[in-house]
Amino acid sequence: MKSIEERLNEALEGFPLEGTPELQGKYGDGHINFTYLVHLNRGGTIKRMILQQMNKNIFKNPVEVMENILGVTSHLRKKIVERGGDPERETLNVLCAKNGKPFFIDSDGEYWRMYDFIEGATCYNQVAGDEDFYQSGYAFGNFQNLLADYPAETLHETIPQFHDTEKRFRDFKKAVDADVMGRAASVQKEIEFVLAREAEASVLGNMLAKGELPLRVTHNDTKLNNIMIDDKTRQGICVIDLDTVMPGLSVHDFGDSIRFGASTAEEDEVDLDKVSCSMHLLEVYNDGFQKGCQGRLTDTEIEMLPMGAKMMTYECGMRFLTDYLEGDHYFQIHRKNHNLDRARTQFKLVADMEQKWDTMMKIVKR
Ligand code: ADP
Ligand code: GN1
Ligand code: MG
Repeated sequence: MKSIEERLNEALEGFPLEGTPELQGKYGDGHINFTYLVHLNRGGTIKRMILQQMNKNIFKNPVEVMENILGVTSHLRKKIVERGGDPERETLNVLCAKNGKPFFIDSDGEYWRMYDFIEGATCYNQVAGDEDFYQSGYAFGNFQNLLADYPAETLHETIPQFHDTEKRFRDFKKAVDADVMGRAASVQKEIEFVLAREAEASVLGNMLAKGELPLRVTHNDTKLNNIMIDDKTRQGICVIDLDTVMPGLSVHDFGDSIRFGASTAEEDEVDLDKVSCSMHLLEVYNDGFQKGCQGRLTDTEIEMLPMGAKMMTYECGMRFLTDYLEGDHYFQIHRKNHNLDRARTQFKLVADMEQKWDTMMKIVKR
């Protein structure tokens, strides 16, 4: 079996690199892909690149993922240039492999891709200040806005039924019933929490089916560490992690940002006393997001923004708990019970949102 170094070197060989590649190790806090930082040494000056092994267990068709990403980034690039922006920093730039394709397949059949590193900007796991969160809301709202005229029918569904909360609920119940790791008995409280909210899992999907909520091109993974904040201007300069750009609901994009960014603690905090949903941060993000959407949201979408937040948090908690029950095969974990800890913060947030529901409704309608 090849060592990780051998595999990484084989991957690097697959790309037409200007300069001598120097691997810097694993990079970032994503839960899905395997991300590495590479320096290209050009006679002493360093050009930074991101190298990623795509997660084939999760993205069953990496070719389609890359087709989506090329389509979306070229659409964005055109608009960025029209507005006098900098396309090198304001969208992802894919480096094609020597074979001319936007990915390289290694001898084990694994898919690798490379992006230019977005310089002078940072991804955060927790908000550093109100302005940053406002700017991330603006950027995600604007992202949806820029893709409003994207031909949605050309997008592949990279993960089927990704935010179909009812389906996630069914998967969860199957995991509880199968209990392959024998862990269910020790998490009865968490299981009960999920089961008690079954009725809500279908609310947003039903509204979509009835045409009460529009299908839009959405990002579907709008957590704070999927946006790069410019170190100088503090603007949300670039939306990254475009693997799940698909037709979806605007309220889900809003909601996933609240789930992660409006929490007073990190996603895997073990001290649940530290975890709550900040109404102040909700208000800040809501202002940025609605401004970024530039009036495109319908009254019903605005009305359902809090439900989007609650359902994304509920669904994510359910997904973490499902993965814990199934033996942690989906989300990358870095310690024992990591997925359980993550699930618990999500359920704490859901319960907190339920307490603060009237305030949440008032904030989004303001
Ligand atoms: P995952 O799907 O695993 O979350 P991401 O594409 O979000 O993978 O990448 C993981 C992390 O790597 C990001 O949160 C970010 O910190 C960093 N990253 C990814 N792409 C870039 C880039 N082009 N420039 C700088 N940092 C990047
Ligand atoms: C994953 O890829 P990443 O780490 O940005 C996951 C999201 C979850 C999130 C929870 C493709 O996001 O759906 O909400 O973890 N992405 C995928 O932190 O499943
Ligand atoms: Mg990510």
